[in-house]
Amino acid sequence: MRALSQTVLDERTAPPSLHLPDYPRTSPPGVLHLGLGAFHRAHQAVVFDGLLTSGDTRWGVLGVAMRSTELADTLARQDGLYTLQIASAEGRRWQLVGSVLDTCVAAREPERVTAAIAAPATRWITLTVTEKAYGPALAAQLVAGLAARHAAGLGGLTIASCDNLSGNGSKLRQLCVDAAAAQSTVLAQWIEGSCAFPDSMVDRIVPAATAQHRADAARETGLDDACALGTEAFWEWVIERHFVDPADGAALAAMGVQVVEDVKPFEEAKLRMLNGSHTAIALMGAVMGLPTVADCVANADIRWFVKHLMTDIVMPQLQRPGLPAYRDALLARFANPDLHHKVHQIASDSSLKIPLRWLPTLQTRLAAGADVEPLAFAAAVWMRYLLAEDDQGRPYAISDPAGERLQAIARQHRGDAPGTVAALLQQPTIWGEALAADPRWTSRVGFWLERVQALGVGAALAQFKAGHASQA
Ligand code: CS2
Repeated sequence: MRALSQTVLDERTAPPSLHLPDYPRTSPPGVLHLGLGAFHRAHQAVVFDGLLTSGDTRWGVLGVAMRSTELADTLARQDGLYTLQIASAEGRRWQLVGSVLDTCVAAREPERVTAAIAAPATRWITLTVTEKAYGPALAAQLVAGLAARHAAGLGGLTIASCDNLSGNGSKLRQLCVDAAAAQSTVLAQWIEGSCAFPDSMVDRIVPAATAQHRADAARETGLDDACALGTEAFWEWVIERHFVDPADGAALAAMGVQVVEDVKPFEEAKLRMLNGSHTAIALMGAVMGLPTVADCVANADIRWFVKHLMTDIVMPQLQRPGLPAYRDALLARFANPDLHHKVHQIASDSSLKIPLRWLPTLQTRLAAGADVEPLAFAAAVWMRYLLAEDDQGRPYAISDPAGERLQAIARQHRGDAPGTVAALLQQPTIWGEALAADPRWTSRVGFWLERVQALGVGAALAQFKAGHASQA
């Protein structure tokens, strides 16, 4: 079978059902993306593909993988091209995305990243480096490039974090300015004054690419694409109107990006509704032995739980307009049978996700004396999840920077619900300082952990639901 490459584009030999990029892929990249992975390729890269299609040649991407070489190198062999399968209730579509012009690996070629940040054609940096990467190493990498750019007398960049953090742009700005200030006040001031770090909310469910995507792409297109991946039709990108070049706002808006003054209502709704539910679903599914999110929401009790969590616990604190429709759309997205979104993928790094996804709701509601029961149940399931074996006794791996430590704590207190709760809530980076000492919270987590241990997650959940029905 023919391998996907630029030659396929030049010769226009792909089947007519496949939407092909029809712009020259020869201009120097205007965007440097850090964190080349499935999400970027199914989200920002598609928006940039649209901009390139519109004739604006400034949005080609240099895709930088932070450490792992496989995707970057395989993609480079295909001239950056890949097939995206878009699956929704209306059927499946295929798109060949052409915006990634080149790739490299930051850990292997750090000087290339520095040079790209300082390249005259570069206008934007986008980032999907995950929650755990917002630290000194990332700041050092960006600041090295920005220092070179400043030294070359070039203008500043728009640097858009696209990670699921609250206030992602402001966080990144602070990180860079602090790191620069340790080197030079002038540089720190230049970054603050000349670069723009818009906050943004990004959304599209993009499971890790699998061999199935490659096989599906081959069947559909007749081309061998080792980088094929799949996603849903839904996508959102809401970005703060804060760019080095103000005209970029209109360009992005023309592609369907929402350019707004304040991202907060969108970001809060997305993190707490979608990601908060995702984390709860993933932990329940992992312990119940349900492989994918769609398998989980096909379970009537889990579906009921997620709807209850969103409607009665999370939504009252949110400002985004149209929340009931947003919730219903989310439930339909979770049920998408084509996505095969693995619960263990979402459960990874939970120790970093919980504080962003559950804690704001929890803290606000506890302060108001409001019901937090579903979150107590979810927290108990997280503690049970840390034992690294499901309710049928099948082991699984926990992928989390704090995983080993947390797993050791969970195992040490195995069978002792109050002991487990006391030890695992005593983790201020996950739960904050106050919760471990709040009996309204600790007693409810303890109650549900005891139920989960005695009955298994599925039966404990059924009991939760029955108890709620009798209260309601
Ligand atoms: C998921 C997200 O893996 C996870 O933690 O919750 O990747 C989620 O699919 C995206 O944020 C959807 O936009």
